[in-house]
Amino acid sequence: MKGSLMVLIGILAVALASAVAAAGTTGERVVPAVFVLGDSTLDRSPVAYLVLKSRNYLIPSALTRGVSYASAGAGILDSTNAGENIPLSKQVHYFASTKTEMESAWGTRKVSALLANSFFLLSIGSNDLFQSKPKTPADVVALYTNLVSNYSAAITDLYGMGARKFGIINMGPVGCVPRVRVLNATGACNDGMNRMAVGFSSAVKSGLAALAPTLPGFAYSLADSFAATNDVFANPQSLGFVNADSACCGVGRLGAEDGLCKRNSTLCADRDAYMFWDAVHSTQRAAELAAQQMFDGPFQITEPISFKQLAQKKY
Ligand SMILES: *[C@@H]1O[C@H](CO)[C@@H](O)[C@H](O)[C@H]1NC(C)=O
Ligand SMILES: *[C@@H]1O[C@H](CO)[C@@H](O)[C@H](O)[C@H]1NC(C)=O
Ligand SMILES: CC(=O)N[C@H]1CO[C@H](CO)[C@@H](O)[C@@H]1O
Repeated sequence: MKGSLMVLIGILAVALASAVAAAGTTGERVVPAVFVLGDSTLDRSPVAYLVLKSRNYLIPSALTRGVSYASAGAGILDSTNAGENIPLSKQVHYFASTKTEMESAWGTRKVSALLANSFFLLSIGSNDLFQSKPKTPADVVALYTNLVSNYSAAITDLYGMGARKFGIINMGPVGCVPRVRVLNATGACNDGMNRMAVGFSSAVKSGLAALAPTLPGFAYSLADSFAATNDVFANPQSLGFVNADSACCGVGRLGAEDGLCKRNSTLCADRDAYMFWDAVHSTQRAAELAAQQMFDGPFQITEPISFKQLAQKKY
């Protein structure tokens, strides 16, 4: 966590994985495995690369469920929170070495079929934005360009290694996380940060639209978590949330005065009624609702296809 800001709607990949698992009519899995790259919004499931590696269980997991390379505080740029996480470029590198080991176990043909049908889930970028502090509008444009070019390069590398199905979660309203709200006397969202999130997301959207036609067989679904989360902020009660601005686990005003959830933090009585678990990350229930939304609606927050349609593609 290391004091960095992460995407608001932390989609637990576990929620996606179970949604994927439940999608088949007879309960069979729709994708053979889920590979996850990104930041702390996604660093829970499947099991983390370093854990699997240290327990000598990397390849069994890679061949049957998938691997998470996501790392708290990570950015698209190597310089983001440098030394405190595994940046995207290194996550891609770890995937490459996983693939080599998978091939030794299973052979290239089977691994190639598995990877082409697997779901590659990505969510990253907010840590870069908040570390960068661009001063002029030109700096902002240069930052987006740089980020999107590096993001596209990582995606292209994964494609080059056989990945075909990319579920990409765009940036949520990071100006509305409790840690940011607490900086304002009235607890208001930071509009400047939210504008940055929207700008980045729209750059990613055009970047993907430009990239896709250059990579035969490349398929993607881009989730607009900004719009989806703002809808919830507008009417949290409609989804059973009684609190949409404070951390369930935290200290002081908005539960955001003393870092993230700690041993001596105050816990809310009903975490399912809160959107935020700690000062930055969503609760499990908020994440699960978001995952369902991305997977299959009912409201369309993905384009050009849903995560479900992407998962169901066959290669
Ligand atoms: C707090 O939020 C309000 C409403 O968005 C804004 O007008 C004000 O400038 C903010 N104050 C600070 C210190 O950012
Ligand atoms: C809570 O614990 C942390 C260490 O985990 C400490 O730094 C902090 O001062 C404590 N806060 C209170 C209010 O006791
Ligand atoms: C991971 C990373 O930071 N890669 C590259 C991002 O883009 C700049 C140039 O725009 C490169 O210098 C980095 O190596």
